[in-house]
Amino acid sequence: MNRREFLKVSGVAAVSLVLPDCLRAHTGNTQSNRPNILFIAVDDLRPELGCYGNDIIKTPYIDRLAREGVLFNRAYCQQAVCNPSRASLLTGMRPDSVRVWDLRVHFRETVPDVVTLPQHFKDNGYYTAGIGKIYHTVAGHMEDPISWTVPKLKPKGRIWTWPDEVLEERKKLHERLQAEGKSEAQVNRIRATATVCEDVPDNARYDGAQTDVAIEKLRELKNHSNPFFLAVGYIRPHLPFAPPKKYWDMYDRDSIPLAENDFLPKGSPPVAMNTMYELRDYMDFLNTPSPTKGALTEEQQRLLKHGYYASVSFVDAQVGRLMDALDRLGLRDNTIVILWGDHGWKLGEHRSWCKQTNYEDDTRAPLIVSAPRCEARGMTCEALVEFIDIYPTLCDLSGLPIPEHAEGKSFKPLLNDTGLSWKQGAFSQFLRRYEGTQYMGHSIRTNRYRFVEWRDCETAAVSFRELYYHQSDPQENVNIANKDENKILVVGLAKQLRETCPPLPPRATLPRLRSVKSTTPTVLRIINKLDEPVSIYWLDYYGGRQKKGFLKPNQQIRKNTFLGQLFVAVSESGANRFLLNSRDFQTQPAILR
Ligand SMILES: [Ca+2]
Repeated sequence: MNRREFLKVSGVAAVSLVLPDCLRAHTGNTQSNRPNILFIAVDDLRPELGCYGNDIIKTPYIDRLAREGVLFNRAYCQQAVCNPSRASLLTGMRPDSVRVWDLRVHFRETVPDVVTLPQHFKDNGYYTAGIGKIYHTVAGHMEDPISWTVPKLKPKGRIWTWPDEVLEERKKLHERLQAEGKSEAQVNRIRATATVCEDVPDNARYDGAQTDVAIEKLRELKNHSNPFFLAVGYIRPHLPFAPPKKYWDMYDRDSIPLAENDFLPKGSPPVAMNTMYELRDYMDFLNTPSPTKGALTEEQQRLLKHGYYASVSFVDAQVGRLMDALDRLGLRDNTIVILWGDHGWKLGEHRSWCKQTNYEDDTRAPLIVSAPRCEARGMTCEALVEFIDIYPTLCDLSGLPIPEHAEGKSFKPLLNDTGLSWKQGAFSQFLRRYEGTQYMGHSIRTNRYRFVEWRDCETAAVSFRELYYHQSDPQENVNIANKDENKILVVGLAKQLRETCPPLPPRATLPRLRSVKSTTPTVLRIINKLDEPVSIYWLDYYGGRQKKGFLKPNQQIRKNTFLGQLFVAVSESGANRFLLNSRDFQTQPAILR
């Protein structure tokens, strides 16, 4: 069966939709002279590093990596939030092509057949392995087993972020909020503290423990006959900031400077700024105002900035351990090392924190590539590059064909000559719901400008425009899109933007896979005939997943539901995935096999 069909289940009971190639061991095509790839993703890392010119933050190991490779000073993610940024980078497609714009939709539901970056390497004789956050979330609900030669690696045992007393406090808070009548969803999303400072060893935290596993894997891969693609995804400096105490101790909280531009960009439209809901999910920041309503206290700002810096230094130390292992094992000379952060992060700029905008602070992210025999070693490259360029670049550097679906351009030439004339624009976008209306903001960053067009998703009409002149306003503090003297400039930039990111048709942002509202009751019976457990999710009216059950082998479940409700069943390994429409199973059960 073609993989394209794997989400198109209908008709009679049997729904055998095992992805055919994913568990098949790859044989042949061994290209032992091909370079290995060490692919390091760092969650929420902004280019605030020693090698990017910050002399307060301490990142000696990433700085060393930059000296051994090329640092891209103007690299842009395609959407400044985890799942869309990663789905785009790992498929090599822009968000509008992969149709993943939020944290709910899995790219296998929108482009089921796409060959991801690690999968492409696997198909070409590489041994591919991943650990940590590569696809969205470490918990794995956006995982993609077909990408890897071996199941996702994990440190052993459960690793705790918060001490017991903090978890106890959170429990009490949950009970209090429940008693006040807050809904289960409102209560459950509240996490413990946004920062944790405990005197623990590095491997008491996930990033330290997974570095131990990654180093062990490198040791094993050294003797493997195939070249490897090892992806290591660090989860800090994403919130909560919980590095061991020794990294907090590297900084004096009071001498870390706070953002200069602690105000909303003048003349910016209300849809442009994030709401910081992510920060309000932590119990010590519950009542934090959105940037449009107010600011954090200085004490809160200092705590968060300190925690972010400490988290970055913690991850930096882990990168150092990985790189030392690569050296010690004699693998360095034939390994391409790439380090990227999935998007930027505001540390008080524009009175905001976290990500989720089209601004420079969020779309610009670190990118360092150290490839064997690259001539521009130690150089900084000012060319505009995009994260969709990473897929073709790694293929190009490794002598692999570049798949047709990849929309980026290999920047391999820049690794030899950083001064080449390059792209004229880098494109990012963000989907925002504001006061009941959904807007898509498409953005172009040229050498001198950032221009953004926000369209109402319902009608596709332009609602707002933003223009920032980077020569005189590098912080994007004043929107000059509506000035008379910029009319011609706006027309030109809009044309350039639309050539690469054409406006989406009306209502195009609705997920293709979602349940339809209905009041006709029905019963859906699901039987698991696989030899592994299966989780059942309901795809809600916006395409989000809500877990509705868990079936061990040979177990079955009965769900009272309505006609037209969609459910996804995903096996524990992720290798079996089924789409079930309640309409198709009114008279017989859905048998998963
Ligand atoms: Ca992220």
